[in-house]
Amino acid sequence: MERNENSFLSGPNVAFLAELHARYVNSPESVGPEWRTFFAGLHDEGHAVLHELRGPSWAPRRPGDNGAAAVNGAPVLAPVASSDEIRAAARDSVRALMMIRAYRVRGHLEASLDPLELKPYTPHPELDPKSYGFTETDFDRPIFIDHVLGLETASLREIMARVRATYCGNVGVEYMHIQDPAQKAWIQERMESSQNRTRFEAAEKIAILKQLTSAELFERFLDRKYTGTKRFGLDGGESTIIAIEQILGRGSELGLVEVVIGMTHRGRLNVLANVMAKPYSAIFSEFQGTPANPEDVQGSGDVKYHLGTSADREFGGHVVHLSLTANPSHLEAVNTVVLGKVRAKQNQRGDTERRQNMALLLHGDAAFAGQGLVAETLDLSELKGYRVGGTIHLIVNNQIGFTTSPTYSRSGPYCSELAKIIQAPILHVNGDDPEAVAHVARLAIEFRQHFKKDVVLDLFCYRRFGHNESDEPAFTQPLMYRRIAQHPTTRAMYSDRLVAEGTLDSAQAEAVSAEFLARLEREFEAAASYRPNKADWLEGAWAGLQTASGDERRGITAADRGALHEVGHALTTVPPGFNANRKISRLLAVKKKMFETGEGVDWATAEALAFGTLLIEGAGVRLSGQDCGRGTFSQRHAVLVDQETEARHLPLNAIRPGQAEFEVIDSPLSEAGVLGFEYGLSLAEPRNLVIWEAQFGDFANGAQVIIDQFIGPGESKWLRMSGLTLLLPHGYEGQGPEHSSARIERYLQLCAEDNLQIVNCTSPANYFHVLRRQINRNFRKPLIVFTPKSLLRHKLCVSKLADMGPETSFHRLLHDDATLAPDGEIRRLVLCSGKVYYDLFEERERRGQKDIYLLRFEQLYPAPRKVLADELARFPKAEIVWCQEEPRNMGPWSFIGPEIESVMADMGHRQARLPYLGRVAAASVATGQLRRHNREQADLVNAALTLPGV
Ligand SMILES: Cc1ncc(C[n+]2csc(CCOP(=O)(O)OP(=O)(O)O)c2C)c(N)n1
Repeated sequence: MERNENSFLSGPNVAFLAELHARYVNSPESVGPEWRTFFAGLHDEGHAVLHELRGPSWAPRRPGDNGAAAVNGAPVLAPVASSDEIRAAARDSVRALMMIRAYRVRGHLEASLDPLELKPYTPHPELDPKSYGFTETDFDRPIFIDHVLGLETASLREIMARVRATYCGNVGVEYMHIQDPAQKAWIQERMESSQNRTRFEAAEKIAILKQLTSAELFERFLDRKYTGTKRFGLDGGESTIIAIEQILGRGSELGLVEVVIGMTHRGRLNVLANVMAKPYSAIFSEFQGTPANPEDVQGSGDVKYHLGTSADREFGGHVVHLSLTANPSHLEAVNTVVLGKVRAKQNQRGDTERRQNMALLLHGDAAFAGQGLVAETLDLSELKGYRVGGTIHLIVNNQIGFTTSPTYSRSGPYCSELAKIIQAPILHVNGDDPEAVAHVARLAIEFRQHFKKDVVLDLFCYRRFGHNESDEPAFTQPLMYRRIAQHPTTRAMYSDRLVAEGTLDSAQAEAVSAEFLARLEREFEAAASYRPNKADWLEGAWAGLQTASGDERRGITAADRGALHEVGHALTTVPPGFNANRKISRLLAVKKKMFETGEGVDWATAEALAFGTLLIEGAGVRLSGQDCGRGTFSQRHAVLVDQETEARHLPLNAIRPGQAEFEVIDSPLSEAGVLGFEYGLSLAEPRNLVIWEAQFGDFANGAQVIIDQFIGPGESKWLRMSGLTLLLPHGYEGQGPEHSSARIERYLQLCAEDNLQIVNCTSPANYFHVLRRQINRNFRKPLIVFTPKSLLRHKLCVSKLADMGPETSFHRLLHDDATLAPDGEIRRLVLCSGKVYYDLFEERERRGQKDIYLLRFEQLYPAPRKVLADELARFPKAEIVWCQEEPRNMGPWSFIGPEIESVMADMGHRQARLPYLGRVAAASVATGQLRRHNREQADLVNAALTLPGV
């Protein structure tokens, strides 16, 4: 700490000033007129500075004295200089401190961030000493700055040099928006004490040069060998590799053992090769058309810049497992998938501090600013059910999105603005200064490991060529590209810099490139004979699982009676002293009856029994969705809330010691982000039941990208299974266009090659079995369940406990529950799915009809073709029809109609076509008028129950 005795502001004088200021703030009249004038001229910023001057060293004189109470007493500490002298010095101090503060807040605006220097340098007035009244003559006078910048006193010249080096060099930092004092102080201290630089050893510098060399020459080599082939090169953003390497290297010293990476197309091949250590020859061989997986592995595959991989890397003796998550073209869609994977891995490893497993997300600048999923991702960062202990976001900010310039793609000054919603520190850095990049990358991982919070690196760079390698960028950005054409590469500049400073001589610098090129040539030769030897699926947590085969695939889903009652006991018992809500107590009494009689088990209870029995069998259950703890329809009550204390009780976690954990999480109001997260979790955790529930089924269309790009085709594209379960409330009950349909047709349209399971259960017991089936088989498939609303409380929609007990299982088709005429006398077979069964059933009972049989499709896909043929054969005299409550262009019809007709054709059924009975096609999902709904519903039921000629 430096000290300058020439300043009139030090020791007792500061205390004097601070105390006087406190008195002034409390009562301006209590200080003399000159001081009053002085303080009055300070404005808010000046007062803030003086407030800070009092700082932690300022001790209150009486308990409760907040610094403004000493109004009537004389200052305790007498000054040792005249008031005039103190005022003059104080004015200097206040002005200097205001300016330092301005640098902390706005210094980044004058930082040199853009390698291309596209915008002219525009000085910011608040960073100009003149704005604070300083003149040329003030530069060398000592000014008391109270240890700010680590100096007690300093000249303005010295102050300027420090703040400019720290805040306006090749690093620009935004952190003053952070409310947490410890986080803010940590960043400030790190940056100001080092003036925002890390001094690297020669060996470290050479390592950086080598990484830049690999990054640059790899792209150039690809360009030369496969000219014009799409690779979405990293050219111009090579420092990305430096940042990642530093994060991993420094991270490994700070306890990281596993990192899941999510990234876009840009630079992906480079990351695969130079970070993930995918053999260059493997990548070259894919360029030559060899598939990424062995020929005998099924699946449709994907383009090479979407593929994932995993690898173990060693950093100074620490091994870090890396996994790059496969992703679709849809930018930012992979974000929460990565977070979900990390969360699962943290759970598996028991990494409760979330120190060992981390997510690293790479973003493009246009995508980060434009895609709403970024906000959803950030919003998860501090939530108990979703947090992963901080994600590092690395924006590869090449200042263009395809052909769109930043002025057209965002309203804020930076592409990173959104990160302020979670008060993440934002470190902007000039990509042409690899050491600055390395410095901020280290800072980022240190901050993450220390505070377990998200942090953003905004790496300013440029895109040397077009969006892809066959694009001409000069069509749209001619000036930018003229400048880029003249701009040397980051590697070339850094190499020159190291030669100039004597870290290595030019022959050694040349050798770095020559050696790497020679290696690429060798790998290129080897590529011709490169064959992938195995597909990397069903490893690790997936070991022991297999690809799906067979038709029935019931699994063993029956639970024994003891287990059902044990879960029932937990469900109906509240802890001693727990003040349950009165209505809940009544519900629990009703539930108790279900277990005593073994009758009348409703939907919610069956679901809880499925969860509970899985939990005691050792499979964890995680359910997340909006308001899913209580349940949108007040049906679930998985969390009981003490009416006096709001303490929470989860009955399903109180079944028995040693059971697996039940997690039920009220999610933020997001669909895509949360569904992506749960999907990611399911990719890494096949042994737990992972469920996402939509508030109403149709809200899932806000997550369409996750469904279309990941859940539907994930296994086929990327050989990644998922047992994720979606619960989608569905049913036509007169609630209008937006609460009726979960869009069954959409899911069915995605079905092929055994990729999904689509079920529309109508009985609690069948729901129980289908949930348990997700875990109790040796393969995993996503399960889409259309769940009921009114059926949750329908007197007919109940099961016996025995239907879940020994010798029971899931049924893809369900028989009619009524006692009817013998099969041979049935005149019409109504095929249907979902709630309409009960509408048909009740009306048929009312009419007393016995010759119409209702057969329910509980599973629509994979369609139960064989058993359907058997069922159809039972009714030789029956006309077969399809009845649904959804409009003709929606619901199962357009998928299941042809399927049923093909079964009929295969079995040689006399009836060639399947008549449709239901609503006509409609633009809107449902009517908004209850009366019209009721009429339509009655009509379709009537049509189904009215036999020809009757
Ligand atoms: C959701 C989505 N919309 C549109 C596209 C088409 N697209 C691919 S790359 C790109 C530009 C991305 O710009 P940026 O995020 O800055 O990344 P860069 O390509 O510049 O690295 C666009 C619009 C896409 N892949 N995903």
